[in-house]
Amino acid sequence: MEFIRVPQLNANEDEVQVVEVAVSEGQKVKKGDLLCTLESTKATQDLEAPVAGYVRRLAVEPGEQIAVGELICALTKRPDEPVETMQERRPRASSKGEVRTTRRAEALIEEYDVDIDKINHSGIITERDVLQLLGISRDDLRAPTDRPGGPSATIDEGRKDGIVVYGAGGHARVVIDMIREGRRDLHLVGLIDDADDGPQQVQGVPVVGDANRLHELRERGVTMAALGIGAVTHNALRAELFERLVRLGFELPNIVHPDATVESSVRMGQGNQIFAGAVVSSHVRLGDNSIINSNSVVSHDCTIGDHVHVTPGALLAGGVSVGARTVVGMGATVYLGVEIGSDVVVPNGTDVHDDLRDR
Ligand code: JB2
Repeated sequence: MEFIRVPQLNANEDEVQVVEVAVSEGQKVKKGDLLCTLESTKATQDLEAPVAGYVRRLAVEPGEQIAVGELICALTKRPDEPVETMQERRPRASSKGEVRTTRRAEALIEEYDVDIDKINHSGIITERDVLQLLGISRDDLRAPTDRPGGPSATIDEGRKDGIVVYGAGGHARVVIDMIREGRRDLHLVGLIDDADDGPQQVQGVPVVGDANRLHELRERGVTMAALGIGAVTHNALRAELFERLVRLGFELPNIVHPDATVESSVRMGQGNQIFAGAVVSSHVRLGDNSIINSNSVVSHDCTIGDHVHVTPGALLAGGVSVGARTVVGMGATVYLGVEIGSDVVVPNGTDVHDDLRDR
């Protein structure tokens, strides 16, 4: 199942306008089919289906202002697959049973204290249905100051499963997928990127601001963060950003790809990321914030410090120790019991037989 959320079209705009909705509830779509067209003050974007599926929980309608990160719809593989989204509003009870409402219709019902039994609708109550009953047009509506949406709507207050990813480059792409695959219990709130010219969204996850936004996100109930910056040989930057997230009070969960092997006797701190195909063998000890990248092997009884990066295809034999912030290069082989110090960069493809001192 894929949840389609509103991307950020402009860095400084937290809302977009829904210009057109090209699908209806339950409709079957192919990958690449148009779902809807969104517009900010500077850009228009056609949002296409990233995968084939059935449109479910369609939550937008033309003319609606909607906050970045809010749900547009879900795409399910089967037409009757259960869809659970915590963003969903509870259906309202009418005299004819329960009835769903769009976000905007719901706001109007509340604001104008509308009796929903009097609303004519065809399955889901939309804003247009409510306006028709009220006998007014959108232009007649009261000032939208207290309406849902805007920056506050991008975060679900009080949710304990929200996670923000710091970074919006290559490493963040992998972390997003790992969270989607390996931590389905978590809800991706958005990305933080400090670059002025960075992307507005990555794989459907909106960039919600730079590091200045982190404090606010934490205050508003986002409890978890993941570091989405790999930074290749700059583990000091990863260490610094990790410490910043911890100081702000975020919990950094360990994220393990479902296709990694991590033995039950492994012990690790927090914020570690273990990629697809990696093997972390018996009695390994991992500190905090280390990356064990694709197809690397950390054999039994190894000790890996904080902020370490064991890069793709690296092979650590049994009992190896690796100091803080060290990078073990791609395809490097480290022999039994070798001790590698802190801040070392082990070159790609090398054989390491002897201990390496702190750099
Ligand atoms: O100095 C910085 C800085 N430099 C880059 N401070 C802060 N706060 N952020 C910085 N960034 C951010 O890191 C950029 O704004 C961007 O969001 C991200 C860099 O993206 P890039 O794709 O260049 O690198 P990456 O770290 O995501 O991934 C590299 O490292 C991985 C381990 C890539 O080369 C991957 O191929 C590699 N697998």
